Amino acid sequence: MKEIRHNWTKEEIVDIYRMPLMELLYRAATVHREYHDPNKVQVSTLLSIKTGGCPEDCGYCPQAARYHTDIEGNDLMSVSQVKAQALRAKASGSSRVCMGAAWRNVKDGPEFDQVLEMVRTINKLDMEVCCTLGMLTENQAKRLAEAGLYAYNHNLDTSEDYYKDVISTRAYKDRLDTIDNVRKSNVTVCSGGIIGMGEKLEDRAGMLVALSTLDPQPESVPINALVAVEGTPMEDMEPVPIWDMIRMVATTRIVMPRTQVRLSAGRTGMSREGQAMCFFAGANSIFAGDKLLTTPNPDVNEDMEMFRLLGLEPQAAFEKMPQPKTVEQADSKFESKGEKPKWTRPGHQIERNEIARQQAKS
Ligand code: SAM
Ligand code: DTB
Ligand code: SF4
Repeated sequence: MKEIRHNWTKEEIVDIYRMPLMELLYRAATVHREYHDPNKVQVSTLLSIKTGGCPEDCGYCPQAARYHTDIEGNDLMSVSQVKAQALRAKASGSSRVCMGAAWRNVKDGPEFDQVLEMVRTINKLDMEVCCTLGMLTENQAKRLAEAGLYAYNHNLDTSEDYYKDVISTRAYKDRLDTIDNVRKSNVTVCSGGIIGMGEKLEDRAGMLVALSTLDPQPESVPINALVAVEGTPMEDMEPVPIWDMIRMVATTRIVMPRTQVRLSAGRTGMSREGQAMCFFAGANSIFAGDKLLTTPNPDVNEDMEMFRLLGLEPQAAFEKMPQPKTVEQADSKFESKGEKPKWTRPGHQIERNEIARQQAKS
């Protein structure tokens, strides 16, 4: 097990991405096995709790009010609707619910109070709760944490350089500031991006530099293939070749070994074989359910059949590779026989060093 590096350069990442495919897959799969159970995949369900009418101009997004897309807009859902949907997701094998709102930022007031109640409600169902609600202050992040939020999704989407070509209504720094506010609370960070928006390889690498140099790295990184929606400025973008998705997943896995890498939007256009290669390359999470936020996703039964074929198992809620927070906890974990899955044993010392480093920082 190698040390977690926070100093990856764009050039190094481009070199990894461009490696001969078999070498890249071998390296990524090796890292994956050191930090994760390669047969477990975390299953999340997306729930659009407030759809459409967003004031932002994100060039990829069907929910921006200024683009004329075919989606059906909705006001904030009720807590009981959300509970019913979460129960349905749990029954179909999902361990996490991710609630998305088409907001620029969170505003204190009755709607935020309602979201906090949704978080408390899903938490009581023994599921991990994630939200993606736009920009967030430190105080709002703390209130979400108190309500039991497990993760907050806020994507960097692309490199800092390319960002200006995709979105003009906010800056890259705004995204980083929100991630920082989430980090200051007890909520885990989920941040990734989209490929297929006309960016260069250097932009894909630039985004991975921005994410991997965060310290600690995000606990979860979604890799989305653009869903080109009619009516958005990106409606005519070419579909992402599966090879790009595989390379992007593998590179993400190598530079962020501990992170959960999510094979996110765009799976409807991927074959089972293509997705299997993404899992081999280190993807260990998906969004399940026949809808993402507003666009289609594979049917749950199809996904379960794919899991059966590949021998994959859905990961239970809160089930993680043991990640002790102090060296004392790490030592006691290693000393208590049988508690540590065997694939992490060789890395004990390095894992312990990383924990010591984080402990010293806090
Ligand atoms: N409004 C909040 C925000 O922007 O942070 C949360 C919802 S927003 C829809 C969440 C993420 O979905 C975006 O950051 C983007 O990465 C992803 N997304 C949106 N539209 C997409 C599309 N057409 N294809 C792929 N990913 C998309
Ligand atoms: C993420 O990275 N992808 C999800 C989730 N985080 C919120 C959203 C994908 C949205 C795809 C377009 C849509 O369905 O509207
Ligand atoms: Fe609004 Fe989020 Fe869509 Fe951008 S990605 S338009 S902020 S909903």
